[in-house]
Amino acid sequence: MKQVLENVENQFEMFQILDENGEVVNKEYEPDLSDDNLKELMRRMVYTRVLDQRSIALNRQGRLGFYAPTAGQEASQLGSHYALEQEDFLLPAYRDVPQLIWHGLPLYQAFLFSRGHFHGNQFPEDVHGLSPQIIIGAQYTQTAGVALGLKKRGKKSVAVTYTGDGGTSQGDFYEGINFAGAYNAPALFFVQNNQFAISVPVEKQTNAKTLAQKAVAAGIEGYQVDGMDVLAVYAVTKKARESAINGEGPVLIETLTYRYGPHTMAGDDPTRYRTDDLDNEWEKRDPLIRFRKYLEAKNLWSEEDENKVIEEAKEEIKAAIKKADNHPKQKVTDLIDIMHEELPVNLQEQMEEYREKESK
Ligand SMILES: Cc1ncc(C[n+]2csc(CCOP(=O)(O)OP(=O)(O)O)c2C)c(N)n1
Ligand SMILES: [Mg+2]
Repeated sequence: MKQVLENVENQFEMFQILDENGEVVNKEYEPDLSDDNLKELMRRMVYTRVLDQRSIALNRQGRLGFYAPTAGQEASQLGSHYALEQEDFLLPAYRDVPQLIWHGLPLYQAFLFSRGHFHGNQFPEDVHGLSPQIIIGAQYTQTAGVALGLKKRGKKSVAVTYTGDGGTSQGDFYEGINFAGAYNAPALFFVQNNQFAISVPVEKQTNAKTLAQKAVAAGIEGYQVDGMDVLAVYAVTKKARESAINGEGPVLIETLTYRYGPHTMAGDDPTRYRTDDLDNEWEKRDPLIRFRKYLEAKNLWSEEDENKVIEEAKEEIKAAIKKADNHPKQKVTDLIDIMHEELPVNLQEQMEEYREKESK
């Protein structure tokens, strides 16, 4: 039996297209993206890095509420999202706000979500997705259900979800992938393995050598990808999306990545559970540096291009936070109102009471 396990584990080798120096190491899988597409991918990563830095600063100034830093995970988040279509349905976790934004969620609404304002959860009609999930793993079972719904309606689209390495230790993770497998539902399950669940390293969470191999027990396909290599993440997602839509079942994709910042802005101190050596090792694999080198070699990216994106991002973020500031404050009557189509008697009384208070 030991041999069987070793045979399985050895199949899950990390897939890479660009190495740390931006050199193509897997030419045969290099995606067929136009120069404009390649530049757009870089623009999104640079923009998202700026958004992360600004969000951290805004949180420290007390202008944002809940925030889970994203720097380091751009290739995993945006490379996977870039392979999706507008009609695909996103079920993100709390760190996956960038995918929602590139799926069409206006930035000021993402800021309202951070502040706990209900309007941050009321997505525009054409943004197919749910609010970021806080309960670890819960989005995996929901994704199986959404994917089954898409299949039954004959849609040519997929349900896409993200969790972390810690999420794979939850029961919902197994239930989700198993159910989707049993119904051959078009779901893409991402595990962004950033090596830690808050302070707990992945080695303490599981005896499995890879998280991708957890697909085997559910009878679905699984891949382990270099999550710092945007081309590899894009290529695998694109292929997985096609196969899910063609009725070949759901796919589990583990991206090996790292978060440079703290778990959230609520006060954990990464120096208590990570070493400088480990941080440095991962920063050398940075997704932006690697992709920039690749683009520079093709004469597609310059310092000027990068500065332009940085300035644009700063301006848009400034305008969005202003818009969030000017948004009508959340009232108790709003909360009661959006929860019920018809108000029960006790809430009608409370409604009147609060209307009265709020009118003063
Ligand atoms: C069911 C549940 N248990 C515990 C928590 C508390 N909690 C919040 S984040 C987190 C760690 C999650 O780590 P991981 O899945 O690796 O995601 P990452 O934050 O690294 O992206 C935990 C345990 C929670 N939100 N939900
Ligand atoms: Mg993690």
